[in-house]
Amino acid sequence: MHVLGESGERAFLLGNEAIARGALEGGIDVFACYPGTPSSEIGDTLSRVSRYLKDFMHVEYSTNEKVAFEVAMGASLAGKRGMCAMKHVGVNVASDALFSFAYIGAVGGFVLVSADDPSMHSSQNEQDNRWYGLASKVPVFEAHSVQELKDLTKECFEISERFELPVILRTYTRLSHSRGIVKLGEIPEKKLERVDWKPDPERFVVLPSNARRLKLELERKLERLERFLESWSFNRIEDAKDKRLGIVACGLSYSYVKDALKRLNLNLPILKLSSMHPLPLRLIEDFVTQVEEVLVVEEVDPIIETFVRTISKEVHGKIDGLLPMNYEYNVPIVEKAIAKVLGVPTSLNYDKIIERSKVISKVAPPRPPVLCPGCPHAPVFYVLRKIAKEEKLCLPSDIGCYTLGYNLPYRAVEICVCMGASVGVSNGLSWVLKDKIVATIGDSTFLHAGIPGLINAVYNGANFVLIVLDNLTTGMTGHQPHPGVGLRANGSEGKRVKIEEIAKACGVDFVEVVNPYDVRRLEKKIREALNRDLAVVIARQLCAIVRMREMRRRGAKLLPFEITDRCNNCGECYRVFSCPAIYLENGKPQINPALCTSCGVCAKICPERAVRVKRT
Ligand SMILES: Cc1ncc(C[n+]2csc(CCOP(=O)(O)OP(=O)(O)O)c2C)c(N)n1
Repeated sequence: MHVLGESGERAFLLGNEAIARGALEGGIDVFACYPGTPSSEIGDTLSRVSRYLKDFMHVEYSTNEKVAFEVAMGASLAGKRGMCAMKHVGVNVASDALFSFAYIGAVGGFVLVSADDPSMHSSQNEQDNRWYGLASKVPVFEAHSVQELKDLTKECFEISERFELPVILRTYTRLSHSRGIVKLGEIPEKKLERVDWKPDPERFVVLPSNARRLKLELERKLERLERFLESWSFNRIEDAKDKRLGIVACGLSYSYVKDALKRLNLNLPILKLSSMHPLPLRLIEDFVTQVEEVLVVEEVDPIIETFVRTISKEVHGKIDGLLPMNYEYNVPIVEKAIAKVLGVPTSLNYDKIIERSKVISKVAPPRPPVLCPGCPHAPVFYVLRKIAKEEKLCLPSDIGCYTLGYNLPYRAVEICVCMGASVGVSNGLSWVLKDKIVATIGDSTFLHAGIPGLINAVYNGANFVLIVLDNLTTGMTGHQPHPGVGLRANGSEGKRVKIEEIAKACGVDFVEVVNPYDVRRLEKKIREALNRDLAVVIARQLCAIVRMREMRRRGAKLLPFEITDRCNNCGECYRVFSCPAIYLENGKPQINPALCTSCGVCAKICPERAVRVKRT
C-alpha cells in the first residue's frame, strides 16, 4: 500500500490519503468517522491500513458524526491521540460535543477533520466550517497542497497537545480529491497500549461552575496559540519589491495565487496563511502595512477578509465584488481578480474560453444520474408510484443513493433535507396532512439519525409508513459497512444490529421485512402498512454493485434474461420501471447483457409475461 511507504520515499497520494498518512506519522491511537463525500477516503484508507498494522491503532466507522467525535474525544481524554473525520454537514451533527470539548480541551492530541464542499459537488449546502472554529473557539488549519496536508495533519496533533486544544483541520473537495507527490515521514514504531485513567472532574465535567472558569482558560490558550502562530512555519510572508498589491492567500487559494501570478508574470508580496483561527493578527498587520492595496483570497465566506478590513481600508475580495461570493475558486478566477486590480490583461481570454465550453457542452447529451441496473431501491419507488396513482401520497425521503428516486419517472422523493429528517418531518406532517405519508430512508441513514424520530412517532402517536431501503451497505459514499451489516472497519466480524429488532424495540407494532425484488409481496406489504397507524417496512436486498462484485469474485454466472415476441412494447419495463439495462432497438425493448444484473424485476412486472430467462 503506497500510503504505508518508507520514510523518505515519495508517494503519489490522494489528499485524503495524505491526511491518513499524516495521522499515522503523528502516531494516531484512535480514529473514528462517519463517511461522507469528500471525506470518505480518509476512513477507507485507515480502515485498510488497520488490517496491516493490526495493533497500531483502533479504527472504526461510527454510527454518526457525533458518535465519531465522541469516540476520538474519549481517546484524547485518556491522553491518547484521537482523530475523527466527516464531511462539513457532519460537523453540524457533532457540534454539540465540539462546543463543550473546546472548554475541556484536549489531553492527548485531538484533530477533527472537516471536509468542506465548495460548489456543492455532492452536498446539500456550501457551509464554510471555519465559522465553527470561530463560534466554538477551536483552532482551524488549512493546507495548500497534498504534501502540506500530510505535514499539517501531523502538526495538528502536536499543536493540539501542546496548547491543550481540540483542533479542526479543514480540507475541501479540490484538495481531498487531488493527487500529489508527497515526501513521506517516519511512522513511529508503536502499539496501542492501554493506560490508567487519570480523572480530572473539575476539568472534564462542564457544570456551570467549572465551565465559567474553563471559558477563561480557553481564551488564554487561544491567546498563547495566536502568539505561536505569528512565527509558525505554515504561515509566512513571501516578500516582493512590487508593493502595489499584497495578497493574503488562505489554504488552497495560495496555490491558485501562485499559478495566477506565474501566468501574469508578476511577483507580488503574499501572506500565505494556514491558520484560519486564531488569526496571527500581528503578522497580518505587518503585511498589510507594507503594501498599497490588499487582495484576500479564501473559500467560501469572506471571514479573513472581514478581519483584514478592520486593519486596512484598501481591501479587495468578495465584499467589494471583485471575487465571486459563492462556489469554489480556480486559477482563472484568481488571475482575473489580480489583473483587474492592477489594470493588466489576463494571460488568456477566459471569457471567450467559457463561451466556447458552453457551446461544446450543448453538443454532449445530458446524462442525469440514475439508479444502477438492479438497484433494490427501484422496485420500491416503482410500487410507490403505482399506489400513488390510486391514492394521493406524501413522500418524504432522505439522503443516500435513493434520493435519485426524485428523478422522473419515479418522482417518489418529495422532501429531502438532511440525514434522518424523513422520519422527523413525517411526524410533523402526520399532524396536519389529509394524505397518507410514506417516508423512505436508507439503512445507514436510519441508524445514523432515523431512530430518535421513530421513537418520537411511537410515543406521540404519529401515523406514517417508514420504508427502510436496506441494501446492507452505505452505498452512496463507497460501500462502507455499518452496524446493520456487522462487519467492522478492520474487516473483523462485529455483532449485527438488526433494523427490524430496533423498530420493534422502538415500539412499532407493524414491522415487516421484504425482498424488494419480490415486487408483488413488496406491494402487498406496503398496502397493508398503509392501513396501519405507524408501520415499518424493511426492503432488504444487497446493493447491486456489491452483489455483482461478490458474484464476480466467486466466478458465479448470471442468469441471462431476454425479451420475447410476446412483448407489445407497452413500456412498463423501460418507461415506468425505468431499468437502465433495457434499451430500444428498432422500436423494440432489448436487455443489454453488459448492464443486466439478473434481478428479474422486469420479468415480474411485465403485463405480457414477455421477459424470461434466456434458454442457452
Ligand atoms: C450529516 C451527513 N453525514 C454524511 C452524509 C453523507 N451521506 C450521504 S448519504 C449517506 C448514507 C447513505 O447510505 P444509506 O442510507 O445506507 O443509503 P444508500 O446510499 O446505501 O442507498 C451518507 C453517509 C450526509 N449527507 N450528511
